Amino acid sequence: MTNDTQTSDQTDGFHLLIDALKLNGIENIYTLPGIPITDFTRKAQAEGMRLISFRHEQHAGNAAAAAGFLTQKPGICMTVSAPGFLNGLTALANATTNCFPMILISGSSEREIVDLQQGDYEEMDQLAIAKPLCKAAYRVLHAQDIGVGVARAIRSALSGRPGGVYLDLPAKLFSQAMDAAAGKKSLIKVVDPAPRQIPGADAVQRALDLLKGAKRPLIVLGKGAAYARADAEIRSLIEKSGIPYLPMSMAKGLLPDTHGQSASATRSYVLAEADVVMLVGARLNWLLSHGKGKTWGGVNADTRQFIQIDISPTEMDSNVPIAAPLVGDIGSCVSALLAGMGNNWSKAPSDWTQAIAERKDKNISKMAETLAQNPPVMNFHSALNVVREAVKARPDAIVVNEGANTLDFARSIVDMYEPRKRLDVGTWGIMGIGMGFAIAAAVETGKPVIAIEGDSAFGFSGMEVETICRYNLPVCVIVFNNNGIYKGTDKNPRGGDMAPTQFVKGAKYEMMMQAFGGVGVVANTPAELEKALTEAIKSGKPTLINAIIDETAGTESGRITSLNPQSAAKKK
Ligand code: ADP
Ligand code: TPW
Ligand code: MG
Repeated sequence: MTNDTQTSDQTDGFHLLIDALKLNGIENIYTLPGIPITDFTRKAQAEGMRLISFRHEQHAGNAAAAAGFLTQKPGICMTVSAPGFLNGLTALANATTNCFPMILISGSSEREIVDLQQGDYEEMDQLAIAKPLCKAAYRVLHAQDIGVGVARAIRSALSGRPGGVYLDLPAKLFSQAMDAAAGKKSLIKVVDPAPRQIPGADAVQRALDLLKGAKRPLIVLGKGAAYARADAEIRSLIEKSGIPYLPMSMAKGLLPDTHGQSASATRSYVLAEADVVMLVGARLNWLLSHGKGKTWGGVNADTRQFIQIDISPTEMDSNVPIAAPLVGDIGSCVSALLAGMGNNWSKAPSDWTQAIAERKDKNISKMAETLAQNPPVMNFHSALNVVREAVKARPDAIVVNEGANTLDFARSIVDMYEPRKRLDVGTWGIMGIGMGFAIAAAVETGKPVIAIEGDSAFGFSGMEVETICRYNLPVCVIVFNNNGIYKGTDKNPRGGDMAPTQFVKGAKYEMMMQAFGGVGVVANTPAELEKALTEAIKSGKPTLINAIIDETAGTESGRITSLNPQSAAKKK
């Protein structure tokens, strides 16, 4: 250890924390310095950790969450007390909601003063505030407990259903000194932080019996399946069973979207018509219409049965009855199913798979026609067709995606070919993950990143283009600039101020990247977009393409118009 304050026989809180993280294979910290963590960030950098310093804590937190999803190690976000902590909290809550493992470590003010509410610098009872928004929350008061605190945080983030963990470190802890040998002994290298959870043999048999009798089976893959890294097993299960599958957005690419058994192009048909549905790391939340209602209302509406593979036993029956719960880790569950299927398993009935194939082919050719059009003003389709081709050529690139129309169109138009290459707004449909996710994707994988951003969505994290330039990351941001939220054409009926969904027309987003030394380009046509995107991927230079999109092309709320209160009321 090289350090000013540290002597050979003494260590302190700063170094115990660094050593505890490093001992557990954690190399990157996403942060924003200030009292009381500034020295920590310097010392961690001096000890060889990578410190990625942001302009706002929410984006550092989102980066940590994406790092967790991409690596199966908890991503670390470190913030200053009260306001910095609160800025990071949205990301912690979002990580927990999405089952991404991350640890928000925050400096805090001193317990004695906080608890008597005597008005310390940035005073706040952070532990109490964090608790309902994460999986677990811990505080360390003594340097000799840092090892245990970090170990408990790692286990909580990774084991069972992954999620966000809060670790509260009062300022005084960092400089607490202790004997170096005792300090070293106090650290814990966590063994088997995400233990396999083997499903019961009876549960496996129950699932197989249901699958065997199915006339119209369907598999739904969720981001839990992408996270689990059981890619080969999942592919075998799908191919051996011949069952059509639907990937949820972040499960796209687990099998290539061009796979013959993908039913994405006829999603509403398969959801309505399936008689047995097997969920693999996907929840029956709003994104799957809670497993009921019109979406699931075909001939099998009353008799449909669900098999659900999930590591969380309490997920079962959360929306509709689960006939065959299969609780365990996805790798173990899918392997057990494969073993149980043996060598003579008969594939999904061909009248079902053929009916799907016909509808799919029709929809795919319809979409191909739309994509081939080149309207005078670029629209979502003609722009996304360019991105679609770019991802086809670089299937290892990571796509980050947020917005409303920009999200919905990109999800269905841009095919993914490899697992864990798509990061998006997830379970909440949250705006603001863009630059944080893009930065983590570049830092953790070194691969090119293409961030497909609505102009509103981009605004939530836009200042982080400076961070992208500072670390010279291979990120190409494409701003789908339609002058506003959903559309650029709303009017204030009374004149005066612009409508609340509108932005400055002709905004020069490309200049934001130029301001920090990156490449900024305007694209008015698919050809210009293609040129700029190809160049960005080739050069690896931080790039922002301001893609000018027809301001009339979008629809309110993209594909979820029906969730607006007025539309929902009309439906009733
Ligand atoms: P999506 O939004 O893609 O439908 P969700 O976030 O709703 O996906 O669901 C992910 C599910 O995956 C969660 O219920 C979570 O408990 C589960 N999960 C995460 N990791 C694993 C794993 N390794 N094994 C089994 N289930 C997992
Ligand atoms: C944290 C509400 C959902 S989508 C969206 C907002 C503000 C922006 C849509 O406009 P954009 O996309 O990005 O320009 P496009 O292509 O349709 O024009 N605050 C948070 N999260 C959400 N989801 C919102 C607000 C919202
Ligand atoms: Mg927009």
